[in-house]
Amino acid sequence: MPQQVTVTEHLLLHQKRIPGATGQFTRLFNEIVLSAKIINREVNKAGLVDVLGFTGKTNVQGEEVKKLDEYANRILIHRMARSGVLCAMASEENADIIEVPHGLPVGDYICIFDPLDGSSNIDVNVNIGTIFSIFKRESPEGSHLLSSDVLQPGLRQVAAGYVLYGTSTMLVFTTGDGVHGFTMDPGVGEFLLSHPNIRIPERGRIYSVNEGYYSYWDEPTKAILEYFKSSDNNNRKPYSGRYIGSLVADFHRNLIYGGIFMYPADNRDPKKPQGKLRLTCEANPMAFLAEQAGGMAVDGRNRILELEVEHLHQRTPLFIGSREDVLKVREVYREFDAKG
Ligand code: AFP
Repeated sequence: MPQQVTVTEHLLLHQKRIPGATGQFTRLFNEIVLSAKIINREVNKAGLVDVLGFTGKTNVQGEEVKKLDEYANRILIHRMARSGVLCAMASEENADIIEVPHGLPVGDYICIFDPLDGSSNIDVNVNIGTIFSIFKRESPEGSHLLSSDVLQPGLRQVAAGYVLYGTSTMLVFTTGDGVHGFTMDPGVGEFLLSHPNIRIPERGRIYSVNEGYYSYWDEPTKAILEYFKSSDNNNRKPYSGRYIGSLVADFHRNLIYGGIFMYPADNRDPKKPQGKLRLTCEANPMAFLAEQAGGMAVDGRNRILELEVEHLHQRTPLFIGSREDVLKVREVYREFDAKG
């Protein structure tokens, strides 16, 4: 019989190896796991009960809020606020930092999350995901929390991951010690270790981008796309195009098969000159995972994890995936910059 390691067992084992570990992180992680199971249950029932469609509200991003988005957000906030180890949270769905309600115990951790990413896919039964990013506060415990505690660069993440609600439900995360994937066994109700130490292939065969926006891109991005589609690239044949439109699902496929996901800047909407994806709750956690799996993530020119975070809902272009493919992106940007 294969060894069946649960997420909690994995974390406890890991924790034992860290001198001075207090178990706070494991406590927080257990709440994320439980939230994921609850959200998964609702996602699985979608279509049978009244959870599809819109709430009629608009979120801070100006997007219409889906009922499941709101549900997932509520579950995560409720559960994590009671973990006793967080001092603040931030969600893609909330304009401001979410404080732990008065009277509940607090700790040093901060969790930033996108409760249900790819939610425009919910109503048609396409994969969606929850993304999370965890930091430790930098200001002293017990003092007033600073906005700089929440707006730390991605490099300072202590953990990041996602839950993919797909063919099967998976939890993939890193605590800075490689990337590990756990698959939900519905019979047992636990996430079991199925993909230890995931490594992304050095060079991929897949490019993922919303090519419908081609005419809105800058010249380097257009040149990058031509490179991946040409038979004159390092693979000597065109890459396959695959685009689901759910970051978690597109990223996960490329993580396993190798490839590059791109959401470049575009000039469709003057209010969003940096593209659509958010730095804190999408690009940073995915970049941490990509790097821990041996891949890379840049905004074209700069490493995502080094970008300064100026505000919670900041957007960034994102090129992420296999190392050689992302290096190619940077090379093309440098060539264009050198030409002036
Ligand atoms: P939704 O949550 O509104 O579906 O947005 C999902 C997302 O942020 C990300 O998961 C996708 O990669 C990206 O948007 C897709 O955006 P386009 O529809 O513009 O290609």
